[in-house]
Amino acid sequence: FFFEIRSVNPNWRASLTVAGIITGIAFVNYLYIRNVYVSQGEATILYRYIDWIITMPLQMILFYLILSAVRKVPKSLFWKLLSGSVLMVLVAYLGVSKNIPSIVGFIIALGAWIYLLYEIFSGEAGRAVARSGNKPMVNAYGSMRMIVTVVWAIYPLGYVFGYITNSVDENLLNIVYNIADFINKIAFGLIIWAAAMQNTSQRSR
Ligand SMILES: *C/C=C(C)/C=C/C=C(C)/C=C/C1=C(C)CCCC1(C)C
Repeated sequence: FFFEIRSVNPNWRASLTVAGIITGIAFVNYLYIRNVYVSQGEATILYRYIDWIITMPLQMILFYLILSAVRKVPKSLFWKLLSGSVLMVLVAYLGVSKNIPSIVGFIIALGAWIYLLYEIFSGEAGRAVARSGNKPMVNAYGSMRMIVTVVWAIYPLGYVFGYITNSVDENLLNIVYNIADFINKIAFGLIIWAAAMQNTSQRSR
């Protein structure tokens, strides 16, 4: 993603940079988790929250960034997406680390996720994308929205089975999360890169 920054239209550079930061942070965190796993035979899901607290809000901010690449969007949207996602991960972390009852953490975090979905479907962001008229951006936005709705559901399901009903062990949960991250972080970035490239070739034609 970083190598591609200079190949895209300047309006898209911020989005591509953020996609690079997200996958970069995940990469470093995965190396760390791997070391823990190799030396201790297990790696608690808690380590993922260190990654999520940074990458998840950045991913939500990408909705704002790709919209800003093609039209004017109110700054308030940025703050809504940021605060909703930080709240989600923070409260869930308190639940997983047993600082608050895990069910309380779950319910508040779930509420924050639903709020974020509302925002990108029919809230300020949803309305802005409908008015944008930029086809590659609209397509990318739609695919990202699908990922955030369908594939992100894996994380709360993991929370339910891992921490509320205690019916799934952490090793299995780690594998499921590993696979999910391929779509949620790498494919997510590739979708943005593709839209950026389409917008770039359109301009130069
Ligand atoms: C790259 C990491 C990503 C995209 C992480 C996403 C995490 C979530 C969407 C987590 C959601 C949760 C809930 C909606 C409720 C229960 C607690 C969480 C944090 C697992």
